[in-house]
Amino acid sequence: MKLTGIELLRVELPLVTPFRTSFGIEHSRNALLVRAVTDVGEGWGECVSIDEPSFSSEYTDGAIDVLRRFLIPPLMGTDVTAIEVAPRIAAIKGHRMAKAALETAILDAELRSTATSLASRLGGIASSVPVGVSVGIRDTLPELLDEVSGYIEDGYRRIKLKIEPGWDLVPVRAVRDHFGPDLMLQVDANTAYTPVDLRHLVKLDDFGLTLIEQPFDEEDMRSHIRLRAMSSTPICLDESVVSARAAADAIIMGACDIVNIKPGRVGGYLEAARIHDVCAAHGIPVWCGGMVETGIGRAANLALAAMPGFVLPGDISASDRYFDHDITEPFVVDSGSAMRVPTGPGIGVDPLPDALAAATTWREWIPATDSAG
Ligand code: OSB
Ligand code: MG
Repeated sequence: MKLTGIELLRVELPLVTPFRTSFGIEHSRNALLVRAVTDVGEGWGECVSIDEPSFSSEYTDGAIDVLRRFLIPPLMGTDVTAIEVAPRIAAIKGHRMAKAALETAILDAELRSTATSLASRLGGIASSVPVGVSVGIRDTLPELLDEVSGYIEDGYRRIKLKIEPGWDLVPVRAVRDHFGPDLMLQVDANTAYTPVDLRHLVKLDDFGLTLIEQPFDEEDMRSHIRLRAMSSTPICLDESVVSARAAADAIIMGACDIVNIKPGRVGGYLEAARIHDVCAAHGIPVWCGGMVETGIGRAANLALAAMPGFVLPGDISASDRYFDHDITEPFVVDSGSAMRVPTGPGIGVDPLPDALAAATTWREWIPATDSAG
C-alpha cells in the first residue's frame, strides 16, 4: 500500500485524579496521535511519550520533531507494509515511542484494508483479558485507601501501587492490611531506588506481592540481579526492556522473573509480540503495561494482551479511571476485573469525531508531496 499522508494530532484529556509517580505528576494526558492515510484507507496510532523526558529519554515535542524530520520522510509517498516500517527507519537511533506510533498507524491501515483484527494479526486468542489498576502516590494513607476502595468497588482485583523512597513499606502494609491477603497487589518504583536500598526493599517480602516493578535505574541490571537473589518478591522489568534483545539478555543474566511489555517503549506491537515470544520460550510470564493511553492506544494494548503469554493482569483500566471523556467509545471493566478485546478490523475502534475535535489542541498535516521523491 502507498502512504499518501500523515496527520499528527495533539489531544489534551484532563485526568479525573492527578497521577503521581516517582518521576513526576500529571494532571492531564497530552497525547500525540498519528493518522496514516494510504491508498487503501487510513489507520491510527498513539505515541505514548509524555511532556517531559522523565519516564524515558523521549518526550512529545521530541517525538513530533523526529517523526516530521526523520521517520516520516523515508516512508512518505512510497509503497510500504507494516513489517517493513521498522527496518526502513532503523538507521534512526532510539525514539521507539515515536516509531511505535508510526508503525501502529500503518499496521492499523493495513489490517483494516483486509478486515483483520490486530489481535488476530498478533496471535491473540483471548476474547477478554484480566486487567488491573495502577494507583499513583498520594499525600496521605486515607486518600490512598479511599482511592483503592473505589477501584475494588469498580471490579478491579489487582492493584499496583506506585512507590518511591519514603512511600513504600507503610502504604503497602496499609493496603495489604485493609484489603486482606486475597487482593493481588504489586508495586512499581519507576527506577527510584539505588543499590543502598537493597536491604530496605527486601522488607517488601512480608506483604505477599505479585511483583516489584523496575526498582532500579534502567541500565542497572546488576542491582536487579542482586535484589532477585536477596528477595522472594518476583522482580519485573519495565524501563530496562527496550527490545526483544534486551528482554532475552535480562532473562539470561537472571535480572527478572516477569516482564512488563509496553509496545511504545519497545518500538511497536510487532516487537512487543517478539518479546512475548522470547519470554514464553523462557517460561517468563508477561503482562501489558500502560502509559495512560486514550482509547486508541488502549484498544491496541488489549489486542496485544490477548496473546497467550499475557498471564498477569495488564495496566489497562477502564476509560473512566483516567478521563471523564475519552476520544473513543469508553472501555469498561467487568465485575471480574476483565476487559473485552476489540474484534473489529485493525485496532477495532475509531476516534469519535466530536470528542476528538473537542480534545485536539494542535494538528499538522504532512502530505506526500512535501518529501516524496
Ligand atoms: O511505569 O508503568 C509505568 C504510567 C505512565 C508512565 C509509566 C507507567 C505508568 C503506569 C500505568 O503505571 C498507568 C496506566 O496506564 O494505567
Ligand atoms: Mg512501570
